[in-house]
Amino acid sequence: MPKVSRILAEATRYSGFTAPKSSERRKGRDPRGLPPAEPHHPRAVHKHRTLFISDTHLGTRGCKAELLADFLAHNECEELYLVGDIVDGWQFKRWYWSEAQDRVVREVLRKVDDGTRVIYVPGNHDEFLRDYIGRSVAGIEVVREAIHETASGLRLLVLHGDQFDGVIGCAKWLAHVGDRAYTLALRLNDGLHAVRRGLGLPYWSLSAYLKRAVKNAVEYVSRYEEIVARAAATRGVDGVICGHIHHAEMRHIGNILYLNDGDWVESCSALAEDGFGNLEILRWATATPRSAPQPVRTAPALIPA
Ligand SMILES: [Mn+2]
Repeated sequence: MPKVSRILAEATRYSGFTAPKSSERRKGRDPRGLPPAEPHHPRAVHKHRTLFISDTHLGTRGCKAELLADFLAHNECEELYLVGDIVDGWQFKRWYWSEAQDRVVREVLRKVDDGTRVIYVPGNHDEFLRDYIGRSVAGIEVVREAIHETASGLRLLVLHGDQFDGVIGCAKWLAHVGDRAYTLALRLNDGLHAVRRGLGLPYWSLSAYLKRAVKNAVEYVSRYEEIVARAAATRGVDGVICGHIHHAEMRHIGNILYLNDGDWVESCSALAEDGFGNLEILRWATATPRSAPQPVRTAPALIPA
């Protein structure tokens, strides 16, 4: 036996590996008798120039951490903006942390290691991080606000948006009364009516009450958007990117491009910019359990004028 093949034979004997016989190679059978591996279909990784996420509220039960970790694992970018309310410091007394939330943090740090520039603009729920403005924490730049320049040359002001709360004038909590609460209220209304009648109380419509609240919420959202856009106009920028009200949006208000990246408590949405400067809202859908979430494009990519 020639020397080289004898060494190879020895090596394979000790490593437990044997070269498959040609018949096995043809059938694709594993010579070690192991079952064939599951067909491997790695899920596509979406590439963006920039990603913006906010209102993830890590540290609370409301955070959709599973989906967020999955989103971060399957969406790469050159720059990642964390637009406030990322960690919820208001919940320190009822702190909730899960393995999935841990994965979210690890995914962000992995991005830092892979060369993504990560910029953190603290919001009101994570205002404790405003003490770190101007510093770099674990490779993440903490800033009060930022100007992002798109690939198409637009200058966009990036801020969380809580600074406009005082100016709006309608109740903030009402903005969080969603359609789902209203639908539930419609159902509860019948039960409530029966109870009140039993107690000899007059009819009082919970749904009518909530309808007014929802109308107020819609008003709140549009007023917020207008106030933010107006503030951006005075800053001489082309547009503004914010979060805070958990309502993803992309529209022109006057000459200002108003962009809101949504949240990861309800809508699981992000704002993405591609290599040409096209902007769009991505929703990381929850269609069916166990099926891989995919981005759902809710609006055609906006090519700013
Ligand atoms: Mn906020």
